[in-house]
Amino acid sequence: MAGGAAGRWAVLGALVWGCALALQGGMLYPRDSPSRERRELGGLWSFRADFSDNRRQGFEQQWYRRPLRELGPTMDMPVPSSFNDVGQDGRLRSFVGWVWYEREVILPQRWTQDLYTRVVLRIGSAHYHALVWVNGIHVAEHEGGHLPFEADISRLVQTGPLSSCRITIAINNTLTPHTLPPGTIQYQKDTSKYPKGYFVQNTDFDFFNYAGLHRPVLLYTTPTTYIDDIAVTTDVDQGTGLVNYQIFVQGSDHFELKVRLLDEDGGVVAQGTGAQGQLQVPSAHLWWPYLMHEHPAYLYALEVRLTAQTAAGSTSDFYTLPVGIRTVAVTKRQFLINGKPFYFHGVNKHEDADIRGKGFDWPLLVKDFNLLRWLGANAFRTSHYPYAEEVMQLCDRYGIVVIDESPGVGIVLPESYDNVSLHHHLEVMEELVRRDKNHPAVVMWSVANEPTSFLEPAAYYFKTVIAHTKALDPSRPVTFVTRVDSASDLGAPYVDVICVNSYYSWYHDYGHMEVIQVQLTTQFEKWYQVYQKPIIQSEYGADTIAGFHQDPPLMFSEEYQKDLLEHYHWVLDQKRKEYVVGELIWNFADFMTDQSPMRALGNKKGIFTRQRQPKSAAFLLRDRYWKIANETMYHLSAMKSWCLGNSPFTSKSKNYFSTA
Ligand code: GCB
Repeated sequence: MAGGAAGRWAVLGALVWGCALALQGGMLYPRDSPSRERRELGGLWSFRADFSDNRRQGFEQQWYRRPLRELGPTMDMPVPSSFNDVGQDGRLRSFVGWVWYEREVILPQRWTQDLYTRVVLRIGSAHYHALVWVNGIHVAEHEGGHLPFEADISRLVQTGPLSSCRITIAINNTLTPHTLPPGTIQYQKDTSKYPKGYFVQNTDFDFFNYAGLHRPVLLYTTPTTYIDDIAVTTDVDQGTGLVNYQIFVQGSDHFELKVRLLDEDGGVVAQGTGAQGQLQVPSAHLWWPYLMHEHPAYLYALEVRLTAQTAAGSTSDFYTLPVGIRTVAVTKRQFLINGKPFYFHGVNKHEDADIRGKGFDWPLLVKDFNLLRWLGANAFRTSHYPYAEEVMQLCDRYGIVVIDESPGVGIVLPESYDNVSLHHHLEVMEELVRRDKNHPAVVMWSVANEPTSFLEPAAYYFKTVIAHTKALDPSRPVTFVTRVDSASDLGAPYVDVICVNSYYSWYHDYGHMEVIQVQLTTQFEKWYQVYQKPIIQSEYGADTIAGFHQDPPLMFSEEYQKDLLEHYHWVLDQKRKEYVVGELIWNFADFMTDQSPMRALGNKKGIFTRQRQPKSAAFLLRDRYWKIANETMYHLSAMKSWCLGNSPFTSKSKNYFSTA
């Protein structure tokens, strides 16, 4: 690790198979409630990259002990954002090592003077390895760039005379063979060719390793006896929705819990008491995917009220969780949602756009969802890492189905299959399931993308990671995405759905689109013959530079992308009558990668540009997705009237039943 690894992997002890979650503590999304307050710390932070040779000057000089500005120059850094592209110094763009963020915050007296208030610092994502101090005291450490972590800082902010606190976060973006994603540092020691100490970071994935505080950092409060986690699973029995809940409480053993389930009009449809139970909802409104039913994405609200006895008397905590009632199942040929065949017609994405890199951004999020609905997409995969929690919430609300992928991308080297890596991967799956388990939109976990799953250790590795994920969440299927062929893939026996990527007539047989149909047909038939499991074409596509035109089509032109897609679609249309249950284009939008002669300012396989403008293929795909939706939707007649103008989601002037 550039600058040395200050942290060590937390190796799991005995795995708790079949049990809820092996990780200690919940990770409920912070929400305001009568007993809770949240405060986002977005905006400008002080920032410094440690350019010292060993990248450890910050630790040697203890930059966390005093305000960063007192120890040298700082720059303003927006949070959330990646630090790479906001500066004018090229060295920052490709910087590898420790960077330091700092923010001073004034806290309200009611947070600092009430000893029955718990104050928590939550970091939505710090890529990759983070150390956190508050007023110079170390409070948290986290490995992994895509999942939230927290520190209870109540005692720190409630003991001093000051109501201000200084938050310092050091982040290292170095990847090792054991991180997820993995990477390696390569030192170039030939001083006739490279300056002294020269090194580069190599990775086996195809996106830029943006780094920094990518998602909201916030402070929130709870009472000292509080609702720590809620786990909900749902089922349907002859029209009656079943909501199974389990509530975890911290801070006291003496408490009472009351739950109520509210419909979208605020009416109470079921209630219960105690830490676990089942709520029954006769004639339940089910959570349906977008374009599958006239009322997609119906969300109930599970209101939880905790009352506890403390030395100071009785205290209460309130938390409200959105709940979608739906079922998911997989047969040999079908993916079923609420017992009906579901066909994934959607996209792969990246959390990537312009100078903010992977920084979370509301306008971008809303634009992307508007584009998804314009396209008639009903699903996406979080390629190749978990996305922000706010993204998952919007998927629940809009009915966009998600294959929730871990950051297990670029698992290529033999070292990345050893026990250190395996234990870390299990822990990452725990963090992911802990965060996303209650989202109805999430219908499947993907533990990895395109590993070298033909290598001998891959069999045990994927068997273990998949079994662990299923033990954490028995209610969802599990997969990983492969590009290995069916005869050599050692992980495929353990997945529920085969997800396969292929780039016929792109990475080979350049320009020869006439081979696509035969190669793709062979691909599907071989996989089905070996496994008899439903198959998703989880990636296919072609790099396309917006505005490049060639007819007859040549590679990189908009015409080539369209034609290549159409060849794929011809086969998909045959095979979706059999066992192919989905198609996800690579990619929704162009995105940034490392520099290489293969990439012209990034990967250009988007059907939208990085600025979210359509290429010709976007219109082709839009026609196709709406046509498939028309064929596959449930409650067709009701759906027609909905699409003709009764939905808040659709434009009144557009008849979506005509794809013209
Ligand atoms: C893949 C990878 C994806 C790449 C894509 C490409 O198979 O899964 O991360 O970006 O191909 O464009 O090469």
